[in-house]
Amino acid sequence: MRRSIFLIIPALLAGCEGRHNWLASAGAEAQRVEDLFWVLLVGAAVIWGIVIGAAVYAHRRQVDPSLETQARRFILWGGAVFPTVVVGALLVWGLVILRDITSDEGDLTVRVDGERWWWRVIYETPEGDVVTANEIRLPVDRTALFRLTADDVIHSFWVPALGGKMDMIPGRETTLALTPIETGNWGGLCAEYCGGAHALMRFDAIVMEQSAFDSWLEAEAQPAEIAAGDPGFEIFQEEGCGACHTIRGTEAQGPVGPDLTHLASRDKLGAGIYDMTPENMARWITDTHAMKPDIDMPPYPDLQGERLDRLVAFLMSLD
Ligand code: HEC
Ligand SMILES: [Cu+2]
Repeated sequence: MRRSIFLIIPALLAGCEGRHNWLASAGAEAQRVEDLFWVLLVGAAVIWGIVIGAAVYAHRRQVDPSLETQARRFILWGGAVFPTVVVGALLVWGLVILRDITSDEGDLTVRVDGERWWWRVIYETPEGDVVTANEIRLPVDRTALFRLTADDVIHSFWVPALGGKMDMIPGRETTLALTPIETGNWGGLCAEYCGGAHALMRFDAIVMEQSAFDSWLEAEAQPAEIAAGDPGFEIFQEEGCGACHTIRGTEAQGPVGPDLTHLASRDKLGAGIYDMTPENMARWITDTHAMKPDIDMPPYPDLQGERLDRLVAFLMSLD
């Protein structure tokens, strides 16, 4: 029985592998939290060793009344002054980190709104807001200020490789500063239970060179390019998809679901969970709740054959 407890350890450590590994930080803020973690861990281990050593020593030794004053002094310094100073210093250090990561300054501002169960992402640019969803792209070595809120329930925004978690609270705005220092595709997720599809509420956090980021954002700001009379777009409108989804540049202006203007430019479908392929797209439409249970999008099981193919081809052309 006791040994079986140790079997859990590899299972827990397995969760630390891969791109959600906060111990392999790729951001300045994550690095600071990681430093704090190691200092706490090593410090606690050393202090624990000293305390246990002192207890064993005290247990073995004979009581010697002549050492009374020395013992009192040891307790005063070791038991009161030392912990007060150490805990006080850690508190100050922690507060400084907290102040920096929640500061309201950044080289760019990204608003993220937690929805059930996806992410509304809005880049603030001098030319106006650029709306996208379920994917965040950031330039390397720049501080991105995230302004976070939620639609109806509390979520928590977390990119483990880049920084700590931050709650997203309906009716309130919280801020989080992230400064990625390494390019790559870092995963993000919702870290606060928020209902049925909580575990499937993920996103890609892609860190790019500044120039690549700039061209991406410029492309993202453009409306969709749709050929006049595209049969796929007509099906999209006939099925009522446009009541919930927006495709900028068309009359589809629904505010309920993710913005689809540049859907196919995203790496993943369905808030970071499926590869963006035509097969997954078709299943997303016909078998919606098998792909992602509980979501607020109705399935379209009757949409089959050529109509489905055309709709999927249209969606995959939105890049
Ligand atoms: C009642 C509103 C509603 C309708 C109608 C609707 N959707 Fe959705 N759709 C949503 C919501 C909400 C989500 C986000 C689900 C999630 O991931 O939690 C979504 C997600 C999606 C996604 C994934 C987006 C992404 O960023 O990965 C696609 C693609 C999509 N819908 C296509 C369609 C198509 C095509 C239709 C019409 C056949 C349609 N939707 C009809 C609400 C709707
Ligand atoms: Cu959530």
